[in-house]
Amino acid sequence: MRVPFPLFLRETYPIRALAAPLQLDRMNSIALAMMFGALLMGLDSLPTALPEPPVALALLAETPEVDGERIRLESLPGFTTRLFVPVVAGSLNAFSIADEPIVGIVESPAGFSLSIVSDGLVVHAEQSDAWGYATVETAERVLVLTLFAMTPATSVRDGMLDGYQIGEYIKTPLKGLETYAPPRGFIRLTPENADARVSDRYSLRDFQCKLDGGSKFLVLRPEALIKLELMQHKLAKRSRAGFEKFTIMSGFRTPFYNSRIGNETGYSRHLYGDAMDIYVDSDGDGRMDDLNRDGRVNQRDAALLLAVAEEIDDSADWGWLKGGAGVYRANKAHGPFLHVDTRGYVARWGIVR
Ligand SMILES: [Ca+2]
Ligand SMILES: [Ca+2]
Repeated sequence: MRVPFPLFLRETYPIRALAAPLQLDRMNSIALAMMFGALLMGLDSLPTALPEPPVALALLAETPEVDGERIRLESLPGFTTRLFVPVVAGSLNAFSIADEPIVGIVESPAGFSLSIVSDGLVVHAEQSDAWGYATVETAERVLVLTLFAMTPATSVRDGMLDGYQIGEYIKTPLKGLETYAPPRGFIRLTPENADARVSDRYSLRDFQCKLDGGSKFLVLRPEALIKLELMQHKLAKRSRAGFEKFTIMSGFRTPFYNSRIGNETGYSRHLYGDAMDIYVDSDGDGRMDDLNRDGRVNQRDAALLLAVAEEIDDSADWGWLKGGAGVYRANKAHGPFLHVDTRGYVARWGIVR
């Protein structure tokens, strides 16, 4: 029986739960994943060391002690060449694109093991902080995957991660949505990786929290990057004016920082790495440009960004990226901007027509 990949992805690989009954150490976890891959692809020539399928599936269903990242993208824009793939170090992680299966691995960076399982990838990195570019093939294109091995969230102690103030995440996800589950890991931002390309136009540093420290960590979601690139693509088409990239006024915020700047909700999307407060600043004056060319810079310019966010949320192709969008007026501290995220359901505020 062929087990569909979505089912396969629903649970991550409980390394310790699997390793104990099979008496495999963690280094064998990749081999184990590949065996499961063969199992799930319906191959009948399985190694004799494998447990019977019902046992294996029962083990997969257990709550994993080490929880990897499960990223399943529905589709990709035709112009995409780079994708961001964060994984939890010391764990097995799954990555797939639903309508564009990965068919080949051309190159993988040091510190990462990649294998094709069914229509996706299983990625393993032993050490936190490893990062690099992998090259993979789909039927349609060659993709560069920017891999980051995150420090597991289990390393956070009393809201601190290696001296950096993360704060506390609410353990119960809002509305039971997976998008509101606390992050499984955090990326350490360093001078060496700050300029790593996480999408065709953006770098890791663009999304960092404004809270500085001796060490610094962030969370960033691949869905948010796809939406950001799509918005820019659609806006450029509408206005026939290209711009290099959005200015990201605020990307990730740790719960500690979000609370410190006066936000009361513990469910802000900025905490989960998919919210971005953005504006277009081609003239470099640090504020929104006059996008609608009415001679003023105000919320109506931010409303143009809202229009492209809504076009994405409402579309059949990109509705899976839907989320919040809110227009903000200028004040003494900032110019007009748009908040946009990929929370999984539509939310709107500050609408200007
Ligand atoms: Ca400007
Ligand atoms: Ca204007």
